[in-house]
Amino acid sequence: MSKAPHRTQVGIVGAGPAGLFLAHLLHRHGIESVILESRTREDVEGTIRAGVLEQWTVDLMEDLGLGERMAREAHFHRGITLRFAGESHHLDFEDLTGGKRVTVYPQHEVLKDLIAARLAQCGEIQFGVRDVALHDLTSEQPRLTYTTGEGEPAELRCDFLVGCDGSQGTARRHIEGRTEYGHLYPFGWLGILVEAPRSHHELIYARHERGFALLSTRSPEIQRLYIQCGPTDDPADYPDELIWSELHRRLETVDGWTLTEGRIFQKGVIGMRSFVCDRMQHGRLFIAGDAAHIVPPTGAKGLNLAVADAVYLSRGLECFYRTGQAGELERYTDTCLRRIWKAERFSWYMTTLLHTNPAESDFEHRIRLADLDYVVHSQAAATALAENYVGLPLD
Ligand code: RFL
Ligand code: PHB
Repeated sequence: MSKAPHRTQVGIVGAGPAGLFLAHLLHRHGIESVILESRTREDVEGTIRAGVLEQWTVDLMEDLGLGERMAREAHFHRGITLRFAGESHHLDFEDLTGGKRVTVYPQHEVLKDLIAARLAQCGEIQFGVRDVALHDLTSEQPRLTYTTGEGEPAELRCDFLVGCDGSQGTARRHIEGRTEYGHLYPFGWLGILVEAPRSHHELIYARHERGFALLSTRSPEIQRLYIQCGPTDDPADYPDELIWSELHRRLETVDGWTLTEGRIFQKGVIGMRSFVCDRMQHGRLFIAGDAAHIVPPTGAKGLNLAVADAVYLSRGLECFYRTGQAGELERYTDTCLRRIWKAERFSWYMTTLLHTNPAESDFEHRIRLADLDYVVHSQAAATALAENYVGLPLD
């Protein structure tokens, strides 16, 4: 038996950072929403992904009253270390940007805070739904049909639909007249989680002839590390000894710094790509986050970019409901794309700067080395990197 159709102002598909931040921002403006999520709450809250938040994302969490646990448990870093040719170069972002910091607070912890707070506001998130389909996008009453977690067919009538369904989502396919731009990188990252104390108090990004390596953290007891690998490598082909030997070689320095090893309890390979869909709306459907754009993880931008879309869309919807004017909503794609292309540029730049690429010519290789040398010795170049890393201001 079908449930009676249910109504809300904004129907959101996907309970990732884009969908959950959007629901909170709308709630702040008194706009109702319902989120439909295909995974279970445990799965959403247990998937390990990003680690780094831009300064304004941190400020927004605080503004939404969601900053309490983050203030206690996140790691706040002054900057990062770039390491190459066996030497470390510290970039002090706090100095370079007038006080902005790098916040390491894992994505799944952000999601736990957003979900708990949304449910405490009696906001509706339906987990474990299937067969979500979008209808009547160019009418004033678009709809979502789906199967509930209990297996019942259901319908949600809305004023607006938002596809926050991530890189594998299908909402994007409904955007007519879109052009998609993509770039594939000839490498991926092997990421590991390790039970070990911290080896360094900040993130280290290393370029080495054997490939990139990144040292990050999750907690005082759990560390997150990555090494450059082939885009489709199988983690099973990387025994622990090989991973440690690569990490030591890629991260080693002439000043005797050492990496602390520990038990590796998770391994995974991620491919790297850049992608932009140049239209993010059609009729009463909008898309936000990874549904519309993807960046390689080197610049730590993906989650933050998803949140920026949610901010711009919430502003447009707030203006629409308050004044009846759709102008800001109509400019949603253009407003988002200005930020998206800058984040795409920065993520591509960091990736190209720090990875070895067998397809690169000797000339290009030397240009990269000159670029690294420039970044760590020029205040102007270091400032440009810093302001992008900690996050450009929202328009
Ligand atoms: P998400 O997080 O993928 O969420 C989409 C949600 O939609 C659900 N869904 C559906 N629900 C109902 N019906 C359907 N038909 C559905 N189809 C999909 C999915 O189950 C999911 O819950 O997208 P969103 O919200 O746009 O957020 C994007 C971010 O998650 C992503 O950009 C970041 O994780 C990228 N990223 C990083 N970003 C940063 O800002 N800083 C970092 O340090 C950082 N590190 C990373 C990263 C991504 C990584 N991987 C694994 C790709 C490190 C890694 C390794
Ligand atoms: C992470 O901690 O997972 C992480 C940190 C920085 C990045 C990407 C991922 O650039």
